[in-house]
Amino acid sequence: MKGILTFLFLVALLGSAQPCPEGQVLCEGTEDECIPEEYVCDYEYLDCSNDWDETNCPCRPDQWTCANGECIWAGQDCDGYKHCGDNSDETDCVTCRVFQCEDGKCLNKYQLCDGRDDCLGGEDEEPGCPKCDPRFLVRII
Ligand SMILES: [Ca+2]
Ligand SMILES: [Ca+2]
Repeated sequence: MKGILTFLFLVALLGSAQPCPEGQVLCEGTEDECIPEEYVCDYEYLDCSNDWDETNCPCRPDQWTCANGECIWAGQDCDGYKHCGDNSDETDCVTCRVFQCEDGKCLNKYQLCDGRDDCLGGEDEEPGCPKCDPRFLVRII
């Protein structure tokens, strides 16, 4: 009995055997393209002809993941510039990199003292802003 079970197990194993040698994976969507496992999501090379190995990879450790799954570089979140297509890098910021309005919105350095109220309360244009360029003081006063 045990011999039969072992035999059946081996048949099942062989029947479901991957077309790739051990340590390699099949490029999904291809017939027989095999690549080493470590080539999947190596963020360097497209090894599968259909790019499967670099598709749907999580963001790299030095990247920031947008709510919609896009990857942006670390440091681009909460900097006052929209990088994610869904703007998730600029929403719900606890701390802004350059300037934070009282309502929590992040501004970039070009929005400070540029003559336009980017904060709802206009605190980015208040006199005495240390980043103010003397050229703009006339307009502020
Ligand atoms: Ca940003
Ligand atoms: Ca401004």
